[in-house]
Amino acid sequence: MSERSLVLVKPDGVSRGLVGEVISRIERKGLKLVALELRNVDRSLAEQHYAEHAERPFFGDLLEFITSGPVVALVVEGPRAAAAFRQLAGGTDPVEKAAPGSIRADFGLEVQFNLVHGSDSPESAEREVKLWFPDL
Ligand code: 3AN
Repeated sequence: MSERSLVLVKPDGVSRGLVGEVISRIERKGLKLVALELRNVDRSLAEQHYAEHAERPFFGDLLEFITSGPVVALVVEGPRAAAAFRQLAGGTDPVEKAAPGSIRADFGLEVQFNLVHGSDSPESAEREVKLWFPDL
């Protein structure tokens, strides 16, 4: 059964020139690209995207960061797409949690600047794909 998931290359990943690297890993894994867009994120989209973190102490920093420069938003498709991309991304903390060889472990140092976002479940993916690509 095929599934869709939202992936973001966050402003740090775009400004560091890692878009091609991330897309290459997605393609090599066997996930299919079904949407791809470079875009600036306004505050409203950022707030909706990160709504579940509204009460967290780092929420303000998170909004500031995700709106600080262009992101690349992608929809990927394949069996267990959300879990498959999260395996490629690695755990939230690039040093303490991300497995060696993952995107965050290979390129990241700080939890706040961890390069990519991937939907954390098929249910989140459905919500996030609708939010970012309403016409898909
Ligand atoms: P993930 O992106 O691995 O699903 P979440 O959903 O727990 O991680 O957190 C969402 C985002 O919030 C992370 N990608 C990271 O950029 C940021 N974040 C998480 N924990 C912290 C923290 N302790 N301090 C600053 N930013 C954080």
